[in-house]
Amino acid sequence: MKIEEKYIKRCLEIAKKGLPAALPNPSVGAVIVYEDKIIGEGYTSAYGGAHAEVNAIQAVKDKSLLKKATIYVSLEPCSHFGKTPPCCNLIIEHKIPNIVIGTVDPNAKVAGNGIKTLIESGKNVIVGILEKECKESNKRFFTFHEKKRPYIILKWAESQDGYIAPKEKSEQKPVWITNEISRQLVHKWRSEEQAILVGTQTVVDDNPRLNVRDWVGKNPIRIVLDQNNRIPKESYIFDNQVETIIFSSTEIDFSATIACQISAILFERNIQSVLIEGGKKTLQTFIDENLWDEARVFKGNLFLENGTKAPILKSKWIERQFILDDELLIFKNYD
Ligand code: AOF
Ligand code: ZN
Repeated sequence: MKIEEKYIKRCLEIAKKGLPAALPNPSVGAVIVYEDKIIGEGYTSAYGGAHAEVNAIQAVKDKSLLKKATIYVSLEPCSHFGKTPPCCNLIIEHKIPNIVIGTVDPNAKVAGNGIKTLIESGKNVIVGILEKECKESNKRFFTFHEKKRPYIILKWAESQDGYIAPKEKSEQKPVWITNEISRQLVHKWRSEEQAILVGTQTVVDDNPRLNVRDWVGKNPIRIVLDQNNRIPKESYIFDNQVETIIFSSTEIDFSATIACQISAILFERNIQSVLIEGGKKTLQTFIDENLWDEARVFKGNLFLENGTKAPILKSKWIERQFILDDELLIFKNYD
């Protein structure tokens, strides 16, 4: 393995520890090397806190070695004043001569300026090591800046025979397709994304709270489509417990026109990722508009024989896990 790849891989490894606390900031790994020995490393602190480079430099005991060292980073060091000062300035102050960068920062405030600043101050800069992996490590952040829309995760649960809901709904007994652990895992997923979205029928049928109850973490912003003002006023989504955005319309073909508009509006509102929890029509609309990045599909252990058919994805799953007796299939949209 090339030395650059070895250390960028290490950056990616430690950057994982920064998630989800750093979100919606990217989590970056920085590794400082002198004579093929790691003298300090760090990753992005919780949102608003220190960047990876700051933590890595701080971890170096003998600061005099920095003048002869190489800093490896999975993302271009920033050049702007945000919640923290520019990492480029810090690298220059500490006279680190060599910088190896995984990939360019797509944020318009940086976008190559960090690299330019470092080169202009006489540094040796290498850019583009394990670029694909570096982008994947901050998939939400890259999708948001490159596609100008949030990273979209679809989630649903289907029966063995491919139904997401039974034909007749019982008032008293909801039909659970997945086991309790799978359901708890969905609360973890909710806590990891900035927003959660459902369609009108889901609210009318299930009156969901769309918050994080079975896991420790923060509630996502609720986004709800309300076609023809059909959502009852006493629904949980109107309880003012969590920030909620309601898209209402009296258009007949509400969902077909709205997927693009919604993703554009969410971009304007700086929402970097959204988990879409259904139902069928909403999920299928986003699929038909090719507005999705990842789908997480549970296959439960029962047969429903009838009801609402699961949405259809053209791609094949890339990852398969078992959550007790449920199967979890992960799909990625490579279009
Ligand atoms: C880095 N190292 O570890 C991260 C970077 O508001 P701030 O100061 O936290 O800046 C956030 C932006 O900085 C973020 O949108 C992205 O462009 C970059 N993130 N940069 O040099 C890091 N997390
Ligand atoms: Zn920075």
